[in-house]
Amino acid sequence: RIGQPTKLVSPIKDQNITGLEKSKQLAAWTAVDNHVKPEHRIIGIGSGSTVPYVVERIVQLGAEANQARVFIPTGFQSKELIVSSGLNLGDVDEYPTIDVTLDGADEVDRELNCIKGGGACHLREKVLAEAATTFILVADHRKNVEFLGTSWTPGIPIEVVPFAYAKVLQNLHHILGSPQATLRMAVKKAGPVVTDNGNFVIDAPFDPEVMKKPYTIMAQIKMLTGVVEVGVFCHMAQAAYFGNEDGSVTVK
Ligand code: ABF
Repeated sequence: RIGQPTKLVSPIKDQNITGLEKSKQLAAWTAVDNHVKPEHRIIGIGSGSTVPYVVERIVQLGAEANQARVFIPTGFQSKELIVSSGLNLGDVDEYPTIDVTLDGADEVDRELNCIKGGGACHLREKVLAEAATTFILVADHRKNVEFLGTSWTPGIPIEVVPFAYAKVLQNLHHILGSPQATLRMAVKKAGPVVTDNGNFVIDAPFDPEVMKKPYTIMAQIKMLTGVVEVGVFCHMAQAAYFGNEDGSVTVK
């Protein structure tokens, strides 16, 4: 559903948390209230720091409603979240059709294209987005942009097989122009970040002008040998929810 953003009133009565966390909770709770239907049986759970609020709200739907459901994770973090919340865990190879997937994002543009992969989970996130009849984004207000590349993201996350990373770095230069792509390193530069699939991640800064055609850029990068998945999701989400500082929620 693409159209003019609308503002909704907060469903949140518990005001114990503040600031950005509250914005994330607002987005997540509103999205669950609007998109997790009683008849939904298979639910995809994404990654990041907003998604725990999705699970928090789902748990509030009650054990009886959730007993009949299976929850599919996008990676290690969401698997832990599902299990520790007492929800039924499933895998996408058993349930390749998902009723609704809810996930975070790094930036979402006015056409609901988005950049994802800040947590290095974007391959599995894209599989769950594609498997879902309805794919919903939840985020705080910082992620709500006109065009991709207008906020603070370090670039396009690109999952690559380790053997090919140097060649992909070189070839990205030709697609994205001058900005220099880098291999994502673990904290304290202990070595490259390794994904749940055993691959590396490259962060590729880009000129926002180039990104005005996100599908073209995504497709060009995906064609490079050794690239497994690109953290640009085009025309996949049906709606995006952003929690605002004033306690409202923007939906687009
Ligand atoms: C995942 O977590 C990623 O695709 C995205 O990079 C990140 C968003 O995290 P947060 O909810 O912490 O902003 O959804």
